[in-house]
This record gives sequence, structure tokens and C-alpha cells, in this order.
Amino acid sequence: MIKVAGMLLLLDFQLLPPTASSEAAKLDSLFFFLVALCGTVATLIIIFILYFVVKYRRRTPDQLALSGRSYRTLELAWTLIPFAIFLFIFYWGAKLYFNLMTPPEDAIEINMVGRQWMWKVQHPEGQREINTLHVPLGRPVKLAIASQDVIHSFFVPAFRIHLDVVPGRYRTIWFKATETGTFHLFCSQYCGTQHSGMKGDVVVMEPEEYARWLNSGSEGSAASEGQKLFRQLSCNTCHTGDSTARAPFLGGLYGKQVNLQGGDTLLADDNYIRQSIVDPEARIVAGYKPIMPTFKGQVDEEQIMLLISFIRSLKEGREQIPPVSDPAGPQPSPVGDAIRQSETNANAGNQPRTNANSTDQE
Ligand code: HEC
Ligand SMILES: [Cu+2]
Repeated sequence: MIKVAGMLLLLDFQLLPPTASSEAAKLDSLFFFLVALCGTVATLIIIFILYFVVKYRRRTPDQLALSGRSYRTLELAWTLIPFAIFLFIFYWGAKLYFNLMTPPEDAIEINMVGRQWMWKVQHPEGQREINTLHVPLGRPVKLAIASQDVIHSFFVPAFRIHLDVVPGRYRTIWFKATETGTFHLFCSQYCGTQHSGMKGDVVVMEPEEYARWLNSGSEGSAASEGQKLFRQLSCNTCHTGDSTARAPFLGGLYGKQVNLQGGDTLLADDNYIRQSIVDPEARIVAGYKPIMPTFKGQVDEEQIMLLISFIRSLKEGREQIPPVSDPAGPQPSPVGDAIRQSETNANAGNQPRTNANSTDQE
């Protein structure tokens, strides 16, 4: 009997999901501290209520309340001690939060797109997967996540990471897996009828196994895919790779400060480049005319990520952006024509590339 009850009540009972990332245990410590603190305070309050109810009960029907006594030290104590405790909790929580939001420099960067109703993953080496995320053990992994449609939330309980993914911008988070195995991955934001199916697995592998997995069957790196797209979309009709007055040179742009019209400067990060593509008029580079058309609607979030991977791979000071495939062809005066024209050109003249950094052009 006892055995059965034990099995029902305890043995199969797990208070928390597995702890499989470097930050998970730290977050758990804070959580348990808060539970213990709240538990202690609640218990003390109940004990004092019961004690005072009995001690200060009315003894005769005409008894009056005592008043006018002041306990300054006591009042100061119950104000200042909780204040100190709250500040301590704030400090602890903020420290963990900033840590989670600041990926280590050496993190592997993986792109993800959430959409109704799946998670699409794009590894820099070119692998793509849906609802599965392969990562190596013991290395920090930074995720840059975008949403194609509505708000989704990326949630891996075993890593204690949770991130709202809002359409129109990238959000990033990182983790370092500390155990191999398969862990649940969820969308935790109600995002439509099949929200409950928007789930998958994070597969943590030994580093060698991960390297083997990466090398199996990819179609070329994200940067080289992005380069193809760059030509298909005729970005190269304007961004030719020379410093012309027509459009800025994109080599070395990523991570650099950009001077904008109006005198502001801004760091060229993923979000900036994304905005340059879908809403080019929002921020104009100093010295250029706002002639770049918006590519909103022509590229989805995954393609934008590929374009960014390509732009990131471009080194400073080299003429590595592809010239228009057929310089003798019709000149790109109306942009629409140019785009259609060089799509044909690009489709005719491209071989897939294997090396992300070989961006020299034929
Ligand atoms: C019609 C010419 C034209 C085309 C086509 C064009 N661009 Fe641009 N692009 C510009 C000009 C001009 C600017 C600078 C003015 C501005 O900020 O809008 C610019 C700015 C940018 C910037 C910001 C550069 C910086 O130095 O901060 C990025 C990134 C960019 N373009 C990427 C692209 C991509 C990717 C494509 C293809 C999907 C593309 N452009 C297609 C003309 C063009
Ligand atoms: Cu969702």
C-alpha cells in the first residue's frame, strides 16, 4: 500500500524540469530563495495574527482601545529590513537578467524564425531544420530570433530561457548546454489555432558529433545563400562594390558605426540592416539619396537573415560585392526592371559556394 501511494505521490513527481544549462541552476537558486523567503514571511504573519488575536482580545464589553503609543524603532525596523531585502533581490535578479541578455563573445550564432506554427532554424554553416535545434555541448549558443507573423515565445524549460519574439525585429538570447540529450522546446504564447503544436526538441550533442552533423548534407553556408539572394534581388545593381555616389559600400559595415543624415550615428547590427532592407527610408545614410526601394513583402524573415549573413561576411576594404552579372545588359533605370532583369541573370550564372568567406566574384 505504502509503496503504491509513494509511487503515485512522489516517485514520478518532478518539481522542476531537468537542469541542463549553465544558467539554469543559478536561476533556480533565486527561485528557491524567493519561495523560502515568502514562505517564512507568510508563516510569521500567520503566527503573529493568531497570537495577537488571542492576546489582545476584548475582555470586557466596554473595553476601549489603547492609543497614542509610538514604537519608532520597531517601525523603522520593519521598513528598513524589508527594503534591504528587496534591494538584494533586485540586485540578484538584475544580475542574472543582464547575464542572460548578454551573449558571450565566442558564442555560436544561430538564426531562428518563428511562424504559425513552427520554429525554423538556420545554422551559419547552412543547415536548416524545423522544430529541432541541434547544438553542441558546453559551448555558448546565441539565438537571434525573428517572427514572420504574430508574437511567439521561445521557451526551453530545461535551459530556463524564455523570450518573446515580436514581429519586426530581432530578439536575442543565449545558453550553454551542460548535458547531452533531447529537451523540449515550446512556443509559450497563444498564437492561433495550432499554437499547441508549435513545439519541438533541442538536441544537445557532443562537440565532435555536432561537427559531423554540421558537415552532413548542407547546401552551402548561410552567407553564400545570402549572396545568391543579393543578386537575385538585384541589390548589386546599386551596391556594386565600388564606392559610388549611388549606394554605400557594404563591406565591413556590420558592427561599424554608421553616420546618418541629420547627424546621428548608429551601430550597424542585425536590427539596423534588417530595417535598411524592409524600411530603407527610416534611416538614410549620410551623403546618399533615399533611392533604395523597400523590399518588404519581397523577402521573408528567413531571407532577410540570409542577406544579413552575407553582409556580415563581407570584409572591409575589399571589392567583394558582386557587380551586375551582365554589365552589357540593359541599364537598371527603373528599379523594378532591374530586379527582374538580373534575376534572370543571377539564375543563369550562379554556382553554389561552399566557403562563407570566399566572396570574390567571377
Ligand atoms: C536602387 C538602388 C538600391 C538597391 C536596389 C538596393 N539598395 Fe541598399 N541602399 C541604397 C542607397 C542609396 C542606400 C543609402 C541610403 C539609405 O540609407 O537609404 C542604401 C543603403 C543600404 C544599407 C545601409 C548601408 C549603410 O551603410 O548603412 C543596406 C544594409 C542596404 N542598403 C542593403 C541592401 C540590400 C540587402 C539590397 C537588396 C535586397 C539593397 N540594399 C538594394 C540603394 C539601393
Ligand atoms: Cu507561437
